[in-house]
Amino acid sequence: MGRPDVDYSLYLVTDSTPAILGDQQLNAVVEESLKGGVTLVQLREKTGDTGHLVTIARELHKITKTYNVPLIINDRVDVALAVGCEGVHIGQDDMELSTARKLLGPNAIIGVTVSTVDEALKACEGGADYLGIGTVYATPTKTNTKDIIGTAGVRGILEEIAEAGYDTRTVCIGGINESNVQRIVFQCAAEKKRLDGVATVSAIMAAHDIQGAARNLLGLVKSPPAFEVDLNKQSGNVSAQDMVEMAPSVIRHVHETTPLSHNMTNLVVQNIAANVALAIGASPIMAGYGEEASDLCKLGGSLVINMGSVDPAGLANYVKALKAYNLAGRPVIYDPVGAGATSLRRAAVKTIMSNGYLDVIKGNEGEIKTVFGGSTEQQRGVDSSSTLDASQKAKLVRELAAREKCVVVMTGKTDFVSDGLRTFAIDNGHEYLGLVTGTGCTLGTTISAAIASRQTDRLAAVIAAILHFEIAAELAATRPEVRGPGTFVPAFLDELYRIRLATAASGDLSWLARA
Ligand code: 3NM
Ligand code: MG
Repeated sequence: MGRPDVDYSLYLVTDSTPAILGDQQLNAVVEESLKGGVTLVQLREKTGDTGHLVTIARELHKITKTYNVPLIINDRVDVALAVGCEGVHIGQDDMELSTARKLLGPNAIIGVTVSTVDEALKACEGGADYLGIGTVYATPTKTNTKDIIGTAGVRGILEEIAEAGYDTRTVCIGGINESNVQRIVFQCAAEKKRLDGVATVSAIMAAHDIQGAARNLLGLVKSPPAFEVDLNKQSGNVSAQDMVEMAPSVIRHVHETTPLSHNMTNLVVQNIAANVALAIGASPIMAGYGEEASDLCKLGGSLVINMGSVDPAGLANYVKALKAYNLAGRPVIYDPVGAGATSLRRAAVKTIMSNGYLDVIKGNEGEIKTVFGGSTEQQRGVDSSSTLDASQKAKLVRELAAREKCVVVMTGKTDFVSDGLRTFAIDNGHEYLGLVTGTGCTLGTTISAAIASRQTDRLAAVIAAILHFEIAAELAATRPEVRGPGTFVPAFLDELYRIRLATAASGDLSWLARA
């Protein structure tokens, strides 16, 4: 049933309510959007008499025809028939798909709103041309949505319909805008099926420059986000030994390029995080104000969002910075400190996760459980208590990484690292790391430097950072002058520095034998 001639890339759904349309003219707005490159238009009017609706649709159809773009009518098969436009879009509570098809014939484009796998399979089976999958994110444009399914929900649907062999086209809808569209398309992609486009109301209709907004969105939908390029550098199925062997080149690269590590981090660790960054050869900046990110993201570095001292103002700053780094294609490391400790923090996790793409999520067991969701376990302070065995931990990091298409690190006595495809356990480190505040946070800083260049396999870079960090701790702890956590800290900085110089300058890799 798929019609290859329909371009679903950028689907404008109209809304004539004052909150969206304001004092503009619907026809003028749609025409501007068409000039900007909108590829499909849906007239969505929830009120008004049939006669009036037919008049509006007829006027709009004249315009869309000029641009060779199909016009779809929401719900109203009768209006589509009266106007003779290209199709209809039906919701789960509207007319049955089979009836709509009978009325409109085989050549009409019929789309169906779906938010579950069952709805999607049924619509595909029934011969829908496309699915409007959503609601991706909560949106003020439509508050009576049934289900907020996130990118993971969309991907689950794409996986199942591909598995069942349907080639039905797909768009997603809900809360999509210029700053999130690329990573939404990226995160929604299943192994065998990608979205054909995105549908939006407010990102175009409520924009100041409608034509510009449409052009920009279309460009973003049609090009992969900068971070996706990174995945192509993945080294495929590699052994733990291969991963260890890649570590020196990562450490050397940090030494040679001095990447910026932009830390939005908590009050407790700013000093030690900056010192760790310097020791490993990165250039630290502790800058918590979101407005600065639009400049800092252009300097080739990466961002650490550490929500150790989160408050509402801080959260707004994180979101601003996250968007800037995503737009610039620069890596972001997220440290959800104390994620499960308070309801404010649990809400902050949701806000951050839905506002941008995170390259690496790093936390202890409790934090990773909270980020994964479904955990009601109350975390005591920011410290972790463990309830999972090794295989459960490995499974959790793998599933979270696969869901978010990122690298997940769960720290602990043994660390677990995964990119969703490959999962490794790392047994290095020393108990003193647990007796000094903020060492977990500074591991985030170390990782940020390692992945800043996007030179290597992202997982290999993260593992290199962990090995550098944890083996430095082991070496420091065995020094004769170190008698506890106090004397450990300066020795740890020294060993971070010595490993870097040994690896980058003299090529002495004896430290790596501990990996
Ligand atoms: N349908 P915006 S969400 C019309 O989930 C519509 O089916 C949705 O508006 C669904 O792009 C939605 O402004 C509104 O977020 C989308
Ligand atoms: Mg409807």
